[in-house]
Amino acid sequence: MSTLKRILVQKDRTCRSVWFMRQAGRYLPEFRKIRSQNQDFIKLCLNSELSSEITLQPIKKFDLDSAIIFSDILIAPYALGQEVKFIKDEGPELDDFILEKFLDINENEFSEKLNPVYKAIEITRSNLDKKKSLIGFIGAPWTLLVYMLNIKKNKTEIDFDKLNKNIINKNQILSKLIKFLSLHISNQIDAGADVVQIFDSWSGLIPENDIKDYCYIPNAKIVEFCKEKKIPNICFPRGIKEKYKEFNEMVKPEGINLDYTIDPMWAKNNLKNVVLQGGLDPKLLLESEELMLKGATKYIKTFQDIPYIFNLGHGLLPETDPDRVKKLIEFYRNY
Ligand code: 1CP
Repeated sequence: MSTLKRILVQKDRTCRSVWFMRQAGRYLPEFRKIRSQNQDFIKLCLNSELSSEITLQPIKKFDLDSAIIFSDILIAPYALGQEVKFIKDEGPELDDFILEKFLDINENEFSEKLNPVYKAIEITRSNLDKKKSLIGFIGAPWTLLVYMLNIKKNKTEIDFDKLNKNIINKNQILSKLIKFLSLHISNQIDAGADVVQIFDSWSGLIPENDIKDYCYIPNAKIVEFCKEKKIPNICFPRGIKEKYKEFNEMVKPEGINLDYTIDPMWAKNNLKNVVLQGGLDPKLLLESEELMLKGATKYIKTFQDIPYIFNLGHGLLPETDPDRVKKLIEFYRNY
C-alpha cells in the first residue's frame, strides 16, 4: 500500500479522511483576531508559536483528520531574497526579481530563514493527536514564478512579454527553484510533517506549448525527489482541465487534488494509479445547505469504492461560515 494511502486514506478510523485546503485562516474569527494584531503577514508566518496555534485552530473546532501548517507558498520567494508584502484586499506584492540576488542565496541561508516554519511544524506535531497527519506544502515553480516576476495581468491572463524578458535564463531559474523547493519539502518532513501538497494554483494559465516545461517537468522532478525520499505527496495542477490525465501520467504523483471544474466521474475513469482528493466547489459552502450537501454527495458516491480524500476543489473562501464547514464534515462522517 502506498504511504499516502496508509497515512491519509485508511487510518484506523471507520471513515476515510477529510481536510480542507485553506482550513487555517481567513474565514475563522479566531484567526482574524490574531491577524488584526499582526499586520505583517510574513512575520506572522515566521512566528512559530502563533503559526502552530493557527494551524491547530480548525483541528480544535472541527473533526478533521489532518492539519496543514499555517504558512504561505510565498515564504519560499521570501527566503530566496525577495521582499513579500500582502496588501489588504489586493493580495501579495513582491519587490523586483533580481537574478543575481536569487542565484546567490545558498541552501544554508535558505533553510536558516525558514527555520521558524520548521519550528512551527515541530511544535504542532508535538501538540497534534498522533492519529492525525500534518501536511506541509510548497508552491510549484510556475505558480511561484507568477508572483516572483509579477506577470499576472488579471485572473485569467499572463503577461508573456514580461515573462520572456525576465526569464532568459529559464532553465537556470527553474533548476534553482526545483532544488530549493525540494529542500523546503525535506526540511518540513524532517521537522515532523507527514505529507506534502504541491500547489500549482496558476498552471491553468500556461499555454499548451509551454505546459511541459513550466508544469509537467518541474512537478515531475519534485515528485521524483519525494519518491526517492519516500515522502507522501499530493499535486494540485489547478485549472488544466482534461490535461489532468496527461499530468497524472507524466508526473506520477501519489495523490492528486481535483479542482472544481473536473467532473468526478471523468476523474475516476481517467486518473489511474493515484489517490484522488477534493473537487467540491468551495462556492457551494456559500449556497443553501441542500445544494452544498447535494454537491458533496456526488463526490462521496462517485469515489466510494476507490481511495479518496474528502476535500475541496480550491481553498475555503474568506466569506465561508464556519458552521457550514462543521455541517459538511458531519455529513461526510455520517454518510
Ligand atoms: O491577509 C491575510 O489575512 C492573509 C490571508 C492568507 C492566508 C491565511 C494568505 C495570503 N495566505 C494564507 C495562508 C495559506 N496560504 C495557507 C495555510 C493555511 C491553510 O491552507 O490552511 C496555504 C496552504 C496557502 C497557500 C497559497 N497561498 C496558495 C495556494 C493555494 C491556493 O489558494 O491556490 C496561493 C496561490 C497563495 C498566495 C496567496 N497568499 C495569500 C493571498 C491573498 C494569496 C493570493 C491568492 C489567494 O487568495 O489565494
